Amino acid sequence: MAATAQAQPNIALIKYWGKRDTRRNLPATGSLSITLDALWTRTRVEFDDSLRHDELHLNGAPDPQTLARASACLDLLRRRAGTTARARIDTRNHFPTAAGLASSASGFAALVLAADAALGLGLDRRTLSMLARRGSGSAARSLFGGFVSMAAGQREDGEDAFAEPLLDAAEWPLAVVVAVTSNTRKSVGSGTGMERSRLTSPFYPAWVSGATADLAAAHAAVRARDFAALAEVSEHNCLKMHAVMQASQPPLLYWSGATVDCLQRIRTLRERAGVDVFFTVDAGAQVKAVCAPGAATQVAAALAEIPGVDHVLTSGLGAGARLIDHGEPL
Ligand code: 2P0
Repeated sequence: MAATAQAQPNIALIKYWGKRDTRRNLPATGSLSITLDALWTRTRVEFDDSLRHDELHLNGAPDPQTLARASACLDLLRRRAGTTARARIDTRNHFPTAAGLASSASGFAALVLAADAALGLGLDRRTLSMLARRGSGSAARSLFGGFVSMAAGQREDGEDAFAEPLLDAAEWPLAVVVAVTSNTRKSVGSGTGMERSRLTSPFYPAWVSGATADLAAAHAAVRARDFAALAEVSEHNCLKMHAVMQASQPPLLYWSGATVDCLQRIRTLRERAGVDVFFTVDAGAQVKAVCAPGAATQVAAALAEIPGVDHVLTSGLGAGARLIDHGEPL
């Protein structure tokens, strides 16, 4: 009744911002992401009939907020297994502090995979992706490695809203340089921010209706390994999402001054120096520069020298969530 899984965070190139159903956590738009390899979450789940409540430790300390979301997600797996046994969850994020990478993506991907194994359910990846989505929309994508496509789906029951792999990491081994800006402020969480944008941003309808074309362009660019085409559609999609956020009321302005300086620097590197690099920014001030592996050192050095950038970290693309041996440390 116990199992341990590892999953890595992912970065969306075509973004998920907005829900078509909050109860089942269904996205309003599809998304396309890359899974990283240098950062990971490990989660051990043990079901125990003698427990009265689920218990969760995050990095060694109890975390009631995460526990509530994890319990709700585990309920879906317990229902499938026909058990009411409570679980002991021990989860650890191997991320540098303030990296600005959502731990909910790797966290829920690792949680559902470990729980599935602990309960002996043997669910397929598509089902696991849908279960992870209920915990956190972006987690549906971390079940898979490399380039991943997440469908918005149309069904009310959400049975068509799951992620699928597009290309393995080794088939187009890009690198990601994350510029961590020092003046990162506490910002509005993604779930709250998405609902605010849906309800108040005048640009939200255009954002949703434009997603299909962006996804098609990104899919084509990935299939053709066309870096320039992927750069163009990814930056456009990212800036559109931030326009939607910034036009929300109250506004969602996630950028710092250093964020903007990083974006300009990345554009200059590409347009003037011919470096294969483009940017993306999520619900925070951190900038993620996606580049050819051979350009990562140059990109990292360029971003590290920008005032307000605290440090940079570099990652390749990695595999999807997987089970690991009990013997391995968390
Ligand atoms: C993404 N983000 O596609 C976008 C871009 C943030 C900006 O997915 O409410 O934490 O748990 O489903 O997964 C963050 O959203 O949101 C996210 P919930 P989640 O990566």
